[in-house]
Amino acid sequence: METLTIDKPTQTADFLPLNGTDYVEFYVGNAKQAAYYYKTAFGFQDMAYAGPETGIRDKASYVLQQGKIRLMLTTPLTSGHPIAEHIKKHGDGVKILALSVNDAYDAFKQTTQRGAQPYMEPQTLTDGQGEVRMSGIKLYGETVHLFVERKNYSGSFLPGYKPMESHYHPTDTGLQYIDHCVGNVGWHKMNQWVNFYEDIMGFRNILTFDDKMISTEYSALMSKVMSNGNGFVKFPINEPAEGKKKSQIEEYLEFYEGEGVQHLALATHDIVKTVTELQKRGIEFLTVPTTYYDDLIDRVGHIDEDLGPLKKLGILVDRDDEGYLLQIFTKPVEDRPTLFFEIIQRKGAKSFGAGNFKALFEAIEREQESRGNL
Ligand code: TYF
Ligand code: FE
Repeated sequence: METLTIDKPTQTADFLPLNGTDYVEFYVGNAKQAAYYYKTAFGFQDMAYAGPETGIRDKASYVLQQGKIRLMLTTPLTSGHPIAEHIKKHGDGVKILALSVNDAYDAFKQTTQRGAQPYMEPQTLTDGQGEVRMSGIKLYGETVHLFVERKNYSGSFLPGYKPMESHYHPTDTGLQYIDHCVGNVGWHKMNQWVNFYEDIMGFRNILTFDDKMISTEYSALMSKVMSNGNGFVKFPINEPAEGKKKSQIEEYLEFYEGEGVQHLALATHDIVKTVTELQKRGIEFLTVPTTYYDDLIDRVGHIDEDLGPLKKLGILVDRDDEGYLLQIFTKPVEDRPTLFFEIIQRKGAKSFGAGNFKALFEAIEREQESRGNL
């Protein structure tokens, strides 16, 4: 695997300080059932709700949380709604990656004056429980970055939402925070989006996975990891490449009918426990041949975990200079082969599992073949 680490540039003042991911909003065909799925299968907990019962006539949104992760599931209530158009084109998918900032008005000014396309003019939301300021800019495809500034807000989530009431509370699965969110962009669009993150958001390219070696045998793609100044927010970008077989990125672009979020990596402090629980609840993971484990310890050295459970669950391991990481990937969670999840546990490593690309991409190709797409 050819990987190239880019040296840190000299630090300049961060014009867009980010505190992490505030929430991720999905546009879905049936938010009530999607919320049930993320509660039942992934162990998310009720947080907030907005819809007809709270005076919103045209859509319903369910907000769930687990650890620091907040997911919002939104559905339109009429066919002519813009969200209905989004779902008709893309199927269910990620619409908004909301980022926590200290100044949503300044975040909008800094990014739009550097060339970002506005999505939401800065606005202040209040409901007597404090104030939230928000703004937003356009990202790849129809995806959006919102900037969320929570001053002193003490309500359940955002003004307009009420606490979600339900008698159904499946236990959590140990998911803690969003490690990274990956976007798939179109042919030859990599540079445009690397430049967007560098010039407009003040991010830097911390890792590049070259298409050269991957494309000779495995699903062809190029991947560049973009990180903000403090490393709290990481957005890898994938671009398809020409290979022997149809790129998994190309398959995504066809089925999503455009660019969009490919996977969310959710971190846990105990991957064996989390993945055991997710499997029990029906989540399907990509599998690797058991031969993957034959030379694992030769490749990555000592790890704290027993090999048995890792092998049984199909958890992958990779090492870098700073430590190691454990990861596993779900099958697509929708009928269109678009969005999937990664479960990751970091034990010092800050990298992205390049040593697993061969095994992972072969597993993805077996999935592509099972759909008759090669
Ligand atoms: O986020 C990453 O870079 C890793 C590896 O289509 C990866 O999770 C890269 C591309 C891809 C699937 C996984
Ligand atoms: Fe990933």
